[in-house]
Amino acid sequence: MPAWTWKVAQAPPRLTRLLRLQFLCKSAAEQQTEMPVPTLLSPSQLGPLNLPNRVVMAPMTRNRAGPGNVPGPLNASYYAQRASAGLIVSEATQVSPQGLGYPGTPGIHSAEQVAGWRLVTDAVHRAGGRIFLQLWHVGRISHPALQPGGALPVAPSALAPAGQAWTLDGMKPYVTPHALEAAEIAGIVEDFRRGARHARQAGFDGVELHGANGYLIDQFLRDGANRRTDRYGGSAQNRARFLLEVTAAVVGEWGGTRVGVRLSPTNPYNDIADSNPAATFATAVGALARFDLAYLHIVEPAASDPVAAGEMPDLKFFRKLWRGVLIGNKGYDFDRADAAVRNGTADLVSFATLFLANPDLPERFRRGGPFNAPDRKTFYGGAAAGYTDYPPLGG
Ligand code: 8OZ
Repeated sequence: MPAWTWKVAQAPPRLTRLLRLQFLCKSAAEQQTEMPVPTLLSPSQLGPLNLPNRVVMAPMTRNRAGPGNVPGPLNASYYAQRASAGLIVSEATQVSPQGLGYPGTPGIHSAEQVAGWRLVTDAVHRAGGRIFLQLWHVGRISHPALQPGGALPVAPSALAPAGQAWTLDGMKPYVTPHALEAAEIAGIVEDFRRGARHARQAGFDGVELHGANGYLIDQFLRDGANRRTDRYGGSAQNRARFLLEVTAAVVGEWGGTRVGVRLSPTNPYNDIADSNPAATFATAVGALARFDLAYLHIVEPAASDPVAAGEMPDLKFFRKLWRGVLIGNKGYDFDRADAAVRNGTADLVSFATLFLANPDLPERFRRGGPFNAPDRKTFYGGAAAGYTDYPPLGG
């Protein structure tokens, strides 16, 4: 029996009438303010932006920038084809030549790159879309063959990751990186600030910080890659310092409501690990709260991810910690994503390979398919094949 029915049933007659009246009034007021249940395809507000749906195009490295790591018309077509996303997050984009770790990834440190990205943002906006630039520094996931002057890649600590770098001369084992001095860390924060400023000049709607997947920010966060004994290492608070300094710099350029942060608490990709990811990431996310950010974007734990100690930091874990917009990611299909939005676990969901292969993904979700299959052979590098030639519905 609902609580009001019980109260009415127990109350004396005059009070009963009063309670009924109160109930009717409350019910009318509730009806007026009642929000419809959000779904994956319902509109949403993201800071100052109105999103027509909650389907996000996840950042995806495609290695198709031109000479000088400059984006061009082919990249503009690719992103414009996907403009029906609620939000596009661009591929990871290095903030400096030192931040490069692969051939053909775009940068945001030169005037030519800003002009190239302007082609992309104009094309996406003409097609009615919204696009954030993902700001990136690879840290130790690089090689002297990719670094200015053949220098060593940089990292919080001089620890070589297992695995091989992809260079223009083929695969080469990762080297032991140079452990950054405090003054050099300040320089990289400035590189992120410049990248954020350039992103504004290039016409983006906002920026996302790439704090995931074993790259520089993640190398500072997780204790498997950070053995520093200064204020950037040791405690979870100290390991979050670099992320927070970069966030403060980027928010200084954009304001918090146009800045998102992407984290991957348990992803072991790029030989990264943490002894207690729940503690590490609760500390980082707790400290991010002060910036009033556009969103937190989580690469969710996979069943196979090793978690040495502590709670599993899944999306529900972050939902309890984070009051703002939360984007879920990792192998979602429509049904799982729609359920996550309906039950409130996620506000938005990002899709990688489904979006790569289906430029009109929201419409296909609306119709229940069909879906083009992604072709792994053309994920990285090349030209239009496997990039701009996935057919739209009716195409
Ligand atoms: C695939 C290949 C190269 C880089 C990431 C930026 O995982 C990447 C990436 C993915 O975040």
